[in-house]
Amino acid sequence: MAVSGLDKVYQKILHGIRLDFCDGLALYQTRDLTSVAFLANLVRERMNGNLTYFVRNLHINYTNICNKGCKFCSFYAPPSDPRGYVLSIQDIQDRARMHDEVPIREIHIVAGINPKLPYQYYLDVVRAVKDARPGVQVKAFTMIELAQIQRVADKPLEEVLADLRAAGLDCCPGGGAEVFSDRVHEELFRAKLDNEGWFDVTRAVHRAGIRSNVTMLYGHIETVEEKVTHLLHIRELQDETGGFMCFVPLAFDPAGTDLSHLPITTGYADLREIAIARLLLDNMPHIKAFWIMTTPAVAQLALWYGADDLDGTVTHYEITHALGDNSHHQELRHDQLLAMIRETGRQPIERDALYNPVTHIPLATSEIETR
Ligand code: V47
Repeated sequence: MAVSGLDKVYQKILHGIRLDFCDGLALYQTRDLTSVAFLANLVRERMNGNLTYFVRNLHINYTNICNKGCKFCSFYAPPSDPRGYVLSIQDIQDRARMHDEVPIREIHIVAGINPKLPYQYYLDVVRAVKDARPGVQVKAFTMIELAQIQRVADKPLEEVLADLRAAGLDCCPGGGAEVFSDRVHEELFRAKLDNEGWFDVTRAVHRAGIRSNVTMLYGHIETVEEKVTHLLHIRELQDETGGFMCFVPLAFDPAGTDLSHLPITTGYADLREIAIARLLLDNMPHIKAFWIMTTPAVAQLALWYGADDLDGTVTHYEITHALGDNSHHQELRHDQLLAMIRETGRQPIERDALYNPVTHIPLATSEIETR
């Protein structure tokens, strides 16, 4: 590792020693992504062997109305905008019943912060999905939404979480974390829950026995130092609660946002985020390559750069398409996902929303021979 300047990091990884802030910077500063990937893959295989997780899932975004005005977001409509929508409980059930021939395990539910929605609506959304599709797991509400739900409930978060649990909430998605930097918060998402608030809601969620994911939105105005800090905050919180299942780096898509002058991220940058996350987050069970954001081709490569999860079949992902753009339908069939994973020499393993294995798909003979 002499060429890359990663000798110290290499020694630490070999001996299972935790990396620090300076190591994180060194990993971002080297151009030698192959060496970073080599290290990340050592850790990936130590933690998850040759397995690659995936889930059959679909997304429901119950409203695009949002009063937060985040500069990186193309999904939201401000409260009086005619393009705003709120799905009725009937709409939610119809969406949940889509693809009823597919054994979907997870329904991922997130949306804008719509101040008009009453407490009962959120409980009804969860219950409606469970009624429409018994057996499915509901992964719903970011920490930002939970803060809003608590505001309209006007009661302690612990009670709100118990109500949501009783309605059928199984776990929470990782959105809304963005980058834990006061500077970025101030510049891009000033109206949203601040970083300390995000940590506090997460602590309450994990204390309630609800597991969650956590994301990082990269490729906009953030610095390398801010990304390392973000990852170390997550690691610290995970030491404290142990409630995170998966880290999901999200590549910023500038189309239709206030930052549309910025370029899209490169494959190099996407793979680097995956690999560095795998190395710094030594207590995170899973690292997800979200193929919708990275493209399936880069997500395949990511399986050798630290990622062990490809998310899912996903249908209809609205978050990163500009309002009025109807190209929301993005989907990989189960057989396509399997083929994608197998092509890389990894072993697919279908999971539910909580990472319990659903079925074991036997290895092809050629895969057993090669790995
Ligand atoms: O919170 C918003 C991000 C998130 C843009 O938990 C954008 O398994 C890119 O969190 N370009 C929502 N990203 C999606 C999310 C997620 C996705 C997949 C899996 C999981 C999981 C979570 O999307 C938002 C925000 O951070 N986002 N705008 C954009 N223009």
